[in-house]
Amino acid sequence: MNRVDSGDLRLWRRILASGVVVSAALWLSAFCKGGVQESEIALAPLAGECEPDFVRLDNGQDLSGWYPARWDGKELPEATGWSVREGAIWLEASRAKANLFSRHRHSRNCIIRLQFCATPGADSGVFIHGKQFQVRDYPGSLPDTKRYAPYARPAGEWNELEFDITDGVAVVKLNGHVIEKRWPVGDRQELGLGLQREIGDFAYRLIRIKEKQASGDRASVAEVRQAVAEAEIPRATPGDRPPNIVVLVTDDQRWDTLGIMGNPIIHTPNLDSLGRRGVVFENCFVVTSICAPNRASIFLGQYGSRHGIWDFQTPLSPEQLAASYVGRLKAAGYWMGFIGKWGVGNPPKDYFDYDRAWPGQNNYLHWREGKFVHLEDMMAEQAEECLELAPSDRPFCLSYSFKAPHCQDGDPNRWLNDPRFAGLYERHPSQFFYQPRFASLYRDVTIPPAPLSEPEFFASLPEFLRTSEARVRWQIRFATPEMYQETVKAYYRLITGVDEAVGRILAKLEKRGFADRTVIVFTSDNGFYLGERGLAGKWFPHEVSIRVPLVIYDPRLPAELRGQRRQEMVLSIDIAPTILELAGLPISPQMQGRSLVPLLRGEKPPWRTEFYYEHLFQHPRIPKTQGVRTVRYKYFRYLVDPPYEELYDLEKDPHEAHNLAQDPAYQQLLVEMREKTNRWQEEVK
Ligand SMILES: [Ca+2]
Repeated sequence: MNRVDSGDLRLWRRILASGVVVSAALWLSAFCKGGVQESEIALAPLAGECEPDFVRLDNGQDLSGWYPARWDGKELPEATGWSVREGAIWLEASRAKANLFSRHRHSRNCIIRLQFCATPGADSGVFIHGKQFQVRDYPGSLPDTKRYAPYARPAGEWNELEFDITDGVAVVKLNGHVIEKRWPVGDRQELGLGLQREIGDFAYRLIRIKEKQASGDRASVAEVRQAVAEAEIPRATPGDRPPNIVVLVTDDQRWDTLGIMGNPIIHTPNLDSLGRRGVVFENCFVVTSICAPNRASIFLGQYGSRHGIWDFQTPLSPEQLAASYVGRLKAAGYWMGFIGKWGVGNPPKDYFDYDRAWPGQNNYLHWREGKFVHLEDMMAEQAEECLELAPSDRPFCLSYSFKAPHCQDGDPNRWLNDPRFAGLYERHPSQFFYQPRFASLYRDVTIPPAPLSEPEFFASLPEFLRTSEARVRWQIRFATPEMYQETVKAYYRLITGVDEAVGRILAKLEKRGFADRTVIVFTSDNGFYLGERGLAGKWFPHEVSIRVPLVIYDPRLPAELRGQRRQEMVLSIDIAPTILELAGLPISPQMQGRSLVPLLRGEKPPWRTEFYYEHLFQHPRIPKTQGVRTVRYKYFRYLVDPPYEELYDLEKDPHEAHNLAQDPAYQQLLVEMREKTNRWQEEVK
């Protein structure tokens, strides 16, 4: 939960005073940037006045008429953390040790009205006759009160709350909407009205009360009945509870390396089964094909041009972390786990309830208690431990980021010559250190040659590509037919290792009784050249590099929506909005992706027919690229001097063998695609 110190509280007041509607993300942004000058800006004038027939319980000047107490009403000596400023009662929860009770006593037939304002993620409550009604930042709220969120204003704005109590049973209205039809107040009338100290900073003002006649009063009963009749109450049913969410992200896994994506060789039974029971997105693309920037895009639902992370060192800023899917779920009360490659600079400290996140690339080969252990097996054990610890009384989100099937960068012999790991592999695994138990997998098959891997095709490429990092890496992976066979098989074995870990996660979910309310998202951070075009690696916008698997398994979907294979072009920036919608949270307007939930539900909404791709990562031998892919065509340019363009008709030429950029018949299309790219380049910022 968000904690705000007193300096921040003053800033908060100034933000409120400005009358500007601010989102939680902007708030945190303001807090984290710091350095804001203090000034004497007062709060905005109180909205509304005390109605003539109501008694106001707060005087807007001090705490007269109120006393600090425990929840059971036992009076305490000091009202630390509670104060009156700018006409409102303020709670600084981090300092307060007590709740605050009004000395005014009211009957069981009355109307209580008050205004409240929450900081992001803050949590307080209103006691009526000893029973608490949870008052919160509802839009960023915990599951149990999330159904109020559509009627609540965002954190930082004032809300009006009303309890219309008849014979001890209240109709509760939030900003004029009935949110509870029959909410029984407590049975300790001597406690009157109280305000709870819980989490985060809170403000209350215009706390007022009107006694009603007893329930024999026909008008009062009619009033209640009318309110009930007019009510549009969000239903709280067991199905309303947000699902658990498991987000599985592999590293460098191209789209066609699952059985369910048509690969006849690779062995991925658990993922295939998940796809058959879930929804397979056949056309999922990354918005940039490299680890860190696209992982930031997955976290944030934003293009690199917006989030600005184009290297491996820059971490998510505190405000970006708060706006990411993990930050949003955490603020909403999810129990959070993270295992594996954090991928965007250093992972945050003391952030996850279960934290096995690591920076950088880690190593596949580990030595633990005198024995070899493979990183992927260690991570699968951690996933089981995490799911064992995950609570059953609140939703959880486990983000699990594989290292596999990413290569072990650098010279593999550096590891294989280590005496502890000598003899692990009977054949040289290239840079792809699979679990040695998979050594016999694929041994007897021959991997067909990669399309466009003929030397003549490579020779036709411009020089800057022939000398690029993609060729340097080709030399150490694919330079001979034998190296090609062993590298692809080792890469496939790592993916089979991924599949085995997924199987262990599924089994654990089943064992804990989570299987029927846990949504699983499986994707990768970018694709991979396996020798196509005489290249290795990723980065460039060819299909093998930008297209990735995406399977979403939602056990709550009815049978007729299982096993869908969606053809829409979906993107890495769609993951975060999808997760937020699954969790019942609003999608932030800063996100540039779209929720895939309507597609999961089998709907056919109007969908994107093109998307923008960019790769602005800095590297001396990796030229930057940008372009647009439509359903049929792809245009992009390498940002070399002068720019080098490629244009393909994907329908006629799925392997992108025939560059049409110089073809006279395609000049009109070329101009259109250039213009699209120019427009997108501006729009995605
Ligand atoms: Ca990657």
